Order: sequence, then structure tokens, then C-alpha cells
Amino acid sequence: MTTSPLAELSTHVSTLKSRIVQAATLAELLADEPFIVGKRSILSTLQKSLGALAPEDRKAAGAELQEARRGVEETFALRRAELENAARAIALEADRLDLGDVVVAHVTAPLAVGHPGIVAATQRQLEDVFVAMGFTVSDGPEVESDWYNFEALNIPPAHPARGMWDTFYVDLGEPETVVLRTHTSPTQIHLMEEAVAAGTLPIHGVMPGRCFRRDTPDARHLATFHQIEGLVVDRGITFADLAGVIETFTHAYFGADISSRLRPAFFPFTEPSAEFEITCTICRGEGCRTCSQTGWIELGGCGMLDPAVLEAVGVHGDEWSGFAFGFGIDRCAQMRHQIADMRALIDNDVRFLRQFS
Ligand code: FA5
Repeated sequence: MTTSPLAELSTHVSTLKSRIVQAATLAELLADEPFIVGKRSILSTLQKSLGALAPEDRKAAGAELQEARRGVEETFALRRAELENAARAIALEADRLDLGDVVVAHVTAPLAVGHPGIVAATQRQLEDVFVAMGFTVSDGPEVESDWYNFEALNIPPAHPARGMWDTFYVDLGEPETVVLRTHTSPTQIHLMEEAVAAGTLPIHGVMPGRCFRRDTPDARHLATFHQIEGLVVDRGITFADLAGVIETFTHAYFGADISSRLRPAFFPFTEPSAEFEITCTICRGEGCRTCSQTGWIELGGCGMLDPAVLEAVGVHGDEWSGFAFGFGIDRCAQMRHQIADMRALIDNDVRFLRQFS
């Protein structure tokens, strides 16, 4: 009488199942997989041996073997899931970040720590320079009435000087009465009004912030950019004080080797007015695309406060005088870091941004 190839099947199945259960790690179990349920397992060997059976016996033996295999595979799958869960729990415990009250798990890659953008960092550096010179820092609204952005600054409606600022109007109230501020100069008006109301003149302040113009972006312009406004109202202030502040600022921020110059200009709210320029740091004055071949870059405007502006906010011109300036913060960043095209500041290319961390 021939012995059935499946005579020892239940013993084989028990052996295989105990091998599965005894695997202590996922790696160990997976390494054993070919010998338990794969081609090198006893189950595969038995499968082949069924070919030697008479056809009438082969079907029943095949079904029996198939049932046994299903049982082994089920045990294998259960143990595999068990070991995978254990491995995941260990990895999570290792990657767990305890941030005080907030517990963040499931982090498998190190967190990239952010840093202030180049314009924000520049703004802080500029504030530091002016604070060291005795200025206070404040801010003002980005959405302004026409009165603050223009009229109080001696720019009445339909004045040709309005053409200096291509304005975004906000659809609020009467047409063209609410604007996205085109410069930080309206904060001068807010500051003087507050000081007059509180009786806290004199003023030595800087006011940084965002501005908006319908300017087409190019190497030196953006439609959303930043300025830092400066305002001094005190007794006996002269143009020499203004020139001294600008000179001190230039050397403190750009270094002693950068030249600056003031050129006569026109602003409706200052008289006399000047444009403040420094040597183009991209070409060191040789002339390039960034400075339109002039060798100079305009950083801002400045001048002595116009008596009409002082009068509009109730500051007595016979007692007080002062000056104001408004510099482009993005332009300062551009010159300090020799960025040929200002549009790089808003491209959000991390390879560019990472250089300034
Ligand atoms: C003004 O905005 C005046 N309010 C400055 C001022 C203040 C004059 C106080 C007198 C007294 P202007 O339009 O020239 O001036 O702009 C000043 C500076 O802002 C420019 O020199 C430049 O550095 C920056 N700037 C202006 N437009 C843009 C723009 N579209 N993109 C980036 N920077 C700009």
C-alpha cells in the first residue's frame, strides 16, 4: 500500500505555524517567507508530489492541501500585521516631537525651520538702525482715505502730482475716495494728528509698511512693495539735520564705502525736496541694466515739511519745523544683497530664498 504524500500534512502545518508565531521581528518573518508559504516551502514540494497520484485521488488531495495552505497563509498574514504595527509604533515613538502642549507625531523627516524673508529681515535691520539713532517705530493703515493718501499731503483732487502715483482704488463709498496707500507718507499725517491731540510733540519716528501701485514689475519695481517713512518734527530743524540723518543711515546700513547723493526733486508735501540715491551696488557705478546704465539707484525721496502740511494737521509752523523721508525697503534689500532683478523677491524660489537665511 502506498503512503499518501499528505500523511504528514498536519504535522507540517503545525511546524510552519509555530515558525510563524516564533518570528520575533518583521525582518525575521519576511526572511522566512519563501520557506513557509513560498516556492521553497514544504507545501510547494507536496503540491508537486500530487502529480504522482491517481487522478481520482489527486482532486481530494489537492483540496486538502489547498485548505492547509490557506490556514498557514492566514497565520502568516496575522503575524505580519502584528509585527508591522509593532514596528510602526516603535518608529513613531522615536519620531515623536513634544512641543509643550502640542504633541506632533508621525513626523518621519526632520522639520525644515523657516526664517524671516529677505524683505522682513531688511525691515527689521532698518528699524534697528533708526532706533539706534533715537527714532520710535510705528505703523499705519494700508487702506487709506483719499484725504490721508493725497489731500492732507498737499495733493488736492485733479492735481497733476497725482500722476506720480498710479493708484489702486478700493470699491468702497464714493468712487475714488478709498485707496490702497501708494506710499507710507499718510502715516506722517496720522502721527502728527495723534501727537497734536495728545500734546506729545516733538516727533522722531519711522513708519515701515506695505504700499501698492499700478506699476508694471521690472528690475526695480513691484506692484506691492515696502517703504519706511521717517518723520522729525521739532524746534529748529534744518535741511542739515535731514542730510545728516541720511548720511548716517547710509553708512550704518550699506557700509562706509557706499556713496550717496541728494538731488533736487519735487514732492508736493516737502519743500525743498530731494531724491536720495546711492551708487549702484550691482555694477559699482559702472552702469548696468538694473540702474538703467546711470551708475546710481534711487532709494527714496525726502525734504523739509511743507508749511501747508503742518497747517493741515494743526502743527504751528512758527514753533515747529521738520523733515520727512520715504525709502524703498525692497530697494534697500536689493542694493544691500546685490540682487539684479527685484522680481526675484516675489518669485518664491527656495534656492534664492535660502541664501538669505
Ligand atoms: C514717495 O513715495 C514719497 N512718499 C517719498 C517721500 C517721503 C518724499 C517723504 C518726501 C518726503 P517715490 O514715489 O519716489 O516717493 O518712492 C520712494 C521710494 O519707494 C523709491 O525711491 C523706491 O525706492 C521705492 N519705490 C517706489 N515705487 C516702487 C515700486 N513700484 N517698487 C519698489 N519700490 C518702489
